[in-house]
Amino acid sequence: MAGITWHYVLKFIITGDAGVGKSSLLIRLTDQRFLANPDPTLGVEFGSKLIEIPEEGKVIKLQCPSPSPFPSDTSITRSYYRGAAGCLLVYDVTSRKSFKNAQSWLADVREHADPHLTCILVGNKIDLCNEEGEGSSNRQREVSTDEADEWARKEGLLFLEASAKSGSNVDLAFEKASCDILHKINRGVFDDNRSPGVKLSNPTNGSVALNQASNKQGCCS
Ligand SMILES: Nc1nc2c(ncn2[C@@H]2O[C@H](COP(=O)(O)OP(=O)(O)OP(=O)(O)O)[C@@H](O)[C@H]2O)c(=O)[nH]1
Ligand SMILES: [Mg+2]
Repeated sequence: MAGITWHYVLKFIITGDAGVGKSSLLIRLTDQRFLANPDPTLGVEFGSKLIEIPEEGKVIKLQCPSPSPFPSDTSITRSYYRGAAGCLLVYDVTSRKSFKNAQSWLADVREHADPHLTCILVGNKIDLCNEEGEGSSNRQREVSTDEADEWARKEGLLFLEASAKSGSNVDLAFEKASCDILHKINRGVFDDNRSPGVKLSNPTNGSVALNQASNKQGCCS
């Protein structure tokens, strides 16, 4: 990949109820850190990161605004939906309400986003209810893996459980979704000239270097 900075820019949105961990997932992805008490998002946060998809031999620049949970009928939110190729639909595995509400977030995505957008359902905060949890902070899981997996299959979504706190599966969630988008680009489903969420690289831009290990496990399976 000498001389290549990235092959595609893929735009993602991160959506879901307030407090499910959207900002925390973005901070974990871009900064590899976790804030125990982040401020609720009032505007829109942006993050960007280079990732490698070894199976496809491609370097991807992810760009993601994480909108605050404003109603989807604001023009600003609609424009973020329209400009995305991928979506992380986030719920909190210790909150059934956030899982139920994922249905209406998905309806918003389907109403406003590119119909070919790849959506991955992410059950966040698994550290709270598995052996990664720290003693007294353990909370009851309210959404089983099987139930979420079944709903994701029914809706045609990818699915993973993750933890912004431990970092578990956070990169993988973006990688899986990116891999799916690359497959769609290969099949001509996304047009890199006309789909706003997908941009082909500018090979003359040599200022960004990939600072990530390349001996990674595959994410496309
Ligand atoms: N234990 C645990 N806590 C988490 C995790 N992710 C986020 N949190 C906590 O959950 C709270 C809300 O996280 P945020 O990232 O601000 O959630 P958000 O979805 O961006 O919230 P809004 O901006 O209000 O929509 C914070 O106290 C985080 O520290 C996680 O994976 N595990
Ligand atoms: Mg936030």
